[in-house]
Amino acid sequence: RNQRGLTIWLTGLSASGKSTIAVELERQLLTRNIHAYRLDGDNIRFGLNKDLGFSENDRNENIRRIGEVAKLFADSASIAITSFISPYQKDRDSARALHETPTPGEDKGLPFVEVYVDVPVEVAEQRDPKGLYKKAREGVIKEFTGISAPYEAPAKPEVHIKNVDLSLADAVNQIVEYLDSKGYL
Ligand code: GGZ
Repeated sequence: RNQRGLTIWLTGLSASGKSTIAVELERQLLTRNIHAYRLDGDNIRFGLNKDLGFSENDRNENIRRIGEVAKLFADSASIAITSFISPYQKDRDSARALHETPTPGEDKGLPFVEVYVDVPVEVAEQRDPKGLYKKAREGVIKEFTGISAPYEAPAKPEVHIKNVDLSLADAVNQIVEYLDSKGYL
């Protein structure tokens, strides 16, 4: 297998299902003895990025740092799986460029697989597992993605998961099949 690893970058609204997919994808990769490591709010926003909030600037910096950390994992031959809203196309493009541009002395960059976990905002708001959309509507949470802050859908994601009435197994399969088709597994 590709001995340098890669990054699988999940993007989508709050309550779109990114974390659930990330956990199951990681589990399936580990089952195949492929080392995978998940970056999410729990291990990044409460640690490395605990100085950052949800303003546009803070989100830009959040995603910049996550891109750098994911690249380090990918460079160590692991599969990095990131699970963040990452609402701005230019931030995702920067993370991609960071991976795909070969560093001096290397002949190739690292693969960057952008996965759009797509649910209409109406569906995410209906799910509202943590009551955050309700708080956003009430104005208790400001700058909430999809309600009072933008989400820029990916123009050309490698994988587009329409995550409405789709089983978790089918969602994860879409990613695994893409990785297989590219010879990454
Ligand atoms: C969006 C917010 C906000 C605001 C708190 N906007 O569903 P969750 O709870 O568990 O996931 C959301 C998480 C988003 O953090 P990210 O680091 O993924 O965002 S970004 O990539 O845009 O930097 C949500 C919670 O944090 N949360 N306030 N205002 N989501």
